[in-house]
Amino acid sequence: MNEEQIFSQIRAALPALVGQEKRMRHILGVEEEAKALSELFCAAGLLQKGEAKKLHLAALVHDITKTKTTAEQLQLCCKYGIATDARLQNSPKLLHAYTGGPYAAQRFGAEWIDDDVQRAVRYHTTGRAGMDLLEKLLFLADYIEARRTWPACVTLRAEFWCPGIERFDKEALSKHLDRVLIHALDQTLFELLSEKQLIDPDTVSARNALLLSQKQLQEKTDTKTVEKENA
Ligand code: DGI
Ligand code: FE
Ligand code: FE
Repeated sequence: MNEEQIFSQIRAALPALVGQEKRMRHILGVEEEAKALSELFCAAGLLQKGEAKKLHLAALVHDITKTKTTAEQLQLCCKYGIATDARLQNSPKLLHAYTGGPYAAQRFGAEWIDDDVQRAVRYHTTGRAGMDLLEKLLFLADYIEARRTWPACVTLRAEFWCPGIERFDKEALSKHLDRVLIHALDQTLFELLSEKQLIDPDTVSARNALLLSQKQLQEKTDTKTVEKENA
């Protein structure tokens, strides 16, 4: 099977597997957003073609198990050997991020839904410390896709797609992405706190790691500036 065929096969199978028009529209929105992000990051030289294909696959399958009930999710966890503790069982919105990758790999083949694609799906809801670019871009595409109308998503979309972004160099674009991801995680944490929901440690670690890397980069820039001024 070639690349075009696998994409058509997944697109044809998804509506029956997902079973909800609204969720399908969101998935296609994430696919479109992922394409736009791929173009931008490939043009800046930060993303290779092979990674763009993985991002496209991950976008299509990221919510493949989202419409399943908690009981079905827990059954899938058993089937795929995913350990669930009380915290996870009480955070049902997180389960689809665990089951989506293995389910998609079983349905469409692990040669397409490989470890990188599965990892992007696994962390698309919480993020994690040390996310790679594929994971970051799926997380962002899911957050800002055009059909999301929640005010925080609308604001984040405008913040990311700022005027002149296509002229950012590698360093500026990487920094900009991390800054927007920190805001996205801040919003999620605000929401979880205000709803008295359990917070996954990965959500906190993702934000901490991004903040730390941002601070370290800033310190490096400040040191360089001081060195230049003293030279
Ligand atoms: O599946 P989607 O709706 O497209 O988006 P998603 O996979 O990002 O899921 C969003 C939901 O996940 C949102 O209601 C907040 C929730 N969420 C994100 N991080 C955490 C979380 N829920 C809990 N309990 N804990 C988290 O750390
Ligand atoms: Fe999701
Ligand atoms: Fe989603």
